[in-house]
Order: sequence, then structure tokens, then C-alpha cells
Amino acid sequence: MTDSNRDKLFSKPLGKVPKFVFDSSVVDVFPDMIQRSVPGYQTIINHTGELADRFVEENSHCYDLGCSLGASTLAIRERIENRNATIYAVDNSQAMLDKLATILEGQPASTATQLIKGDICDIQITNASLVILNFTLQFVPLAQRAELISRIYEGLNTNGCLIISEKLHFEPESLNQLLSELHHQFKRDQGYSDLEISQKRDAIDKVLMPEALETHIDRLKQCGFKSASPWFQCYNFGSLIAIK
Ligand code: GEK
Repeated sequence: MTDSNRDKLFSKPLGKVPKFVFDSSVVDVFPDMIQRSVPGYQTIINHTGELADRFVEENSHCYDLGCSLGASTLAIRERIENRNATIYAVDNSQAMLDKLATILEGQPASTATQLIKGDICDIQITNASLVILNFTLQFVPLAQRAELISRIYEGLNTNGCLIISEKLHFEPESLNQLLSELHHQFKRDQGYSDLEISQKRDAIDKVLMPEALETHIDRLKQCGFKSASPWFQCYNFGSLIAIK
């Protein structure tokens, strides 16, 4: 990694911290930022590939919603060659998609991969055997989440799989506090200073809105999924699978 790819976005005092947006300054440091900020991130990405191998059916569609630089897309592409499947990688940040296009150009593969610039709440989902929401639902306004999950359910084929990975909120508050402190210690261990941790927290306040595991599971069941369960958790980050 070069020094310009190291996440230092919040290392200097910013005064009034602006709200976090996925612009080109974030794109430049994104892989470093997410690896050093989300405990278990690489494990979740690797297992997304494993789940794809199990669930992706011939001639079906996969959706990577909030794809950023395509970590999940790349993880599943490796595993589903020769199934004539198509991956739709969707993001509303043009800066992310521009960079992803160059990454994909450098790593040709037989699985068709289409990039879509748009809001994941607006795109059509059809003939899906796998839908991935890796750390994206947390940025969707709370009031729009049930409708999005419902549309994903409708677009999935029977026995299709939805993966949702998120930052989570816990009750009681003492447990939430403990897991949050453990997360901050993880970030310190990854080289972030207390200033970086606190300024990033201010930047994502009300931009990233975590929900409880139970809220996710109740909503998935209400939307019709026959099963929904967490398969991974590290501190206040976790991943669920839901099967139609
Ligand atoms: C990974 N999945 O590496 N519509 C489209 N894109 C959106 C929306 C929306 N409504 N809201 C946010 N995004 C990736 C990481 S990052 C997670 C996902 C993080 C996009 C946003 O532009 C960004 O690229 C991505 O979702 C969230 O596994 O930074 O914590």
C-alpha cells in the first residue's frame, strides 16, 4: 500500500466535522479504511464467496447492493464461473463505480458483471439467487428499509439467499457501550488515533444508523423470508443470511 492509500481523512483536527460522504477522497483510501474499521470485514467477504458457491444458480442474477470497490463482487465472481450468472454491482457513488470499473478491467473473468449507478431503493431486482447488502443497509433511511427488503424478497427466486452485514445496536445500553468500546479498541490497535476515532464517529452520526439484530430478523420474517439467522458476529458488527 502507498501512503496515499492510507486512511488519514480524520487525522487532523477538523473543527466542525462535516457529514460523511462517499466521494473521491474516500475512494482513494476505501480498502484501508474498511479493513481497519470493521472487525471481521475480510472474514465476511470471504464467506460471501462461500455462500455464493452454494446459492448461485445457473442463468440467475446476483446483486451486490452498495458495492463500493467490489470486494463482494470479486469474492463471488471467483466462485460462480461457468454458471452463466450475471452480477449487478450497484452504488450511488460515481467515484466508487469509476474506480471499480478500472479494477474489473484489470481482472477479467467469465461471469458477466454490470455496474449500475443508482439508489439501491430504486433498482429492479429480478431472477435473483443471491442478493448482498454488505454494510449498506445501515446507510438507508430507516423508513425505507422495510420496503427495500420486501422488494429484494420479491426479486429473489425460491431458496434464494440475502446476505446482510451491518454495524449493530444492542440493548441494554451498557452492552452497547461495551461492544462499542471494544470496537474503538480494535480501531486503536489498527493504528487509528483517538482524534480519528472521535471525528469519524461525529461524521457518521445519523448517516450510519445501526439497528438491533432482532429488528433485522423481525423485518426479514415479516417480509416473508422462511428463515433468517446471524452467521457471524465480532463485537458490534455482524452478518445475517435470510433464505426465501
Ligand atoms: C464492501 N459492500 O466492500 N444506494 C446505493 N448505494 C449506496 C446507498 C444507496 N442508497 N447508500 C450507500 N451506498 C462494500 C462496502 S460501503 C460500507 C459498502 C461502508 C453505498 C455507498 O456509496 C458506499 O459505496 C457503500 O454503499 C457503503 O463490502 O463504507 O461502511
